[in-house]
This record gives sequence, C-alpha cells and structure tokens, in this order.
Amino acid sequence: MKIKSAEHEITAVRPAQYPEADLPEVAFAGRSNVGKSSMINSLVNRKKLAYVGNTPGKTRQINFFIINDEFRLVDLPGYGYAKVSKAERHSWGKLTNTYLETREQLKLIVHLIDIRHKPSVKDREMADWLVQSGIPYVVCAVKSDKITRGKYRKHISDIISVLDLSQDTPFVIYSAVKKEGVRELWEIIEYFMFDEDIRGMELTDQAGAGKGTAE
Ligand SMILES: Nc1nc2c(ncn2[C@@H]2O[C@H](COP(=O)(O)OP(=O)(O)O)[C@@H](O)[C@H]2O)c(=O)[nH]1
Ligand SMILES: [Mg+2]
Repeated sequence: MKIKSAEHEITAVRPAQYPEADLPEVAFAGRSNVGKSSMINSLVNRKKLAYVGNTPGKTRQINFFIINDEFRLVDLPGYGYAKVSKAERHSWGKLTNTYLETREQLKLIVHLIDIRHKPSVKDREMADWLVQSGIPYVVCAVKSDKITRGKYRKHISDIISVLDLSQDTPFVIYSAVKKEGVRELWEIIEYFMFDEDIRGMELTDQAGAGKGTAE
C-alpha cells in the first residue's frame, strides 16, 4: 500500500463525534497495551501518528486516522484492563459497542493477540463476538519479535485452539518492531476494504501498472 497521507482526524468520546463521510474503515481491537496503536503506526510508516503508551488502559476514546483521503484506520479502546472503575468500563463498552454494532462502513476488524500468552477470557469473548457479528476479521499474533521463531508453531496453535478459530480465519504473525507481517496484513486490508466491483477492477489494473504492492 502506497501511503500518500496519514492524518489523525478525530478523537471520539461519544458516538455523535464519529466522522461522517462514508469512507471504508478498518478497526483495531485487542486488550490494552497489546500493540494496536503501534500496529497502526507501523502500517503507515509513521512513528507517532497514533499515541503509544506504557500505561495500559489509558485510552477511553476511539481515534480515527484518515489515510490517502481514501479510507480510515480506527484505533479502538483496549478491553480487559482491570484497574479502571466499573463506570469507566461501562462507558468504554458503550462507545465501542455502538461503533462495532452500527458502523456500516466497517469493512474489517483486526483482532490483536499477544503471541507470547494464551488468550484471555476477554480475548475469547471478542473472538466469539466476531464470529457472530458477520463482520470480516483477521487475527494477528503480535509482538512476534518477543519469541524465537522456533516457538511460533506452538504459540500459534495455542491461540487458534483457545479462540476456537476456524481454518479459514485469516491469520497474520506481526511485529511492529521488526515490521514482520506488514505486507501480509496490507494485502488482507486491501482485499476487504474495497467492494467487489472495485476489487475486480484492481485485478485487471495489475497487469499494467503493478499496483497494490505493500511497502
Ligand atoms: N517488542 C514489541 N513491543 C511492542 C510491539 N508493539 C507494541 N509494543 C509495545 O507495547 C506497548 C503498548 O503498545 P501500544 O501500541 O500503545 O498498545 P495499545 O494499548 O494496544 O495501543 C508499548 O510499550 C509498545 O512499544 C511489537 O511489535 N514488539
Ligand atoms: Mg493505543
């Protein structure tokens, strides 16, 4: 994907603040601190577009980033951080649920799971929700730089079994630090982001211009 522009568009704390223009969107979901904001930065090759924090659970908002004036990447609040109050958790849930359940231009959800650990109950709940939602999704095992390659197979099979993923669920091993999986994830994003007819056009285009290559 050629990134011509990447801008922070709005931080929404209420559904009324979601941007209006009907552009396709890809949302990033996962527990606090799993690496959602880092993934967005690494995908668009910017160091500080999305805020990367060391204090988990701080983000209570949805951040919308507009890319190439063409589509949006949407940084959802992290789930499963125990130290926030019940009231806060409630408002987080409401903001996120409203987004996930009503956003018509949402084309794909990227579900991030830390490759080092077995998925939590919250991760499993999210995975179950994704199955029943009917929204396309891709599971990313992130922070792959934190384990050796020899351990990939075991950790991935644990993730697949704990989340009960079906065989055809797209799955990417990702590292924002080493840029592993960037190209694969862009391919999946591009595939789901554009409608069938546009997809068809892109395929015919490829013969000539050689577009659609990840950078
Ligand atoms: N080693 C490593 N650390 C990462 C990676 N992605 C994120 N981190 C670190 O994990 C922490 C949380 O990242 P952040 O993107 O803010 O997570 P978010 O809360 O899900 O948005 C930060 O300290 C990041 O530097 C990765 O691919 N590899
Ligand atoms: Mg974040």
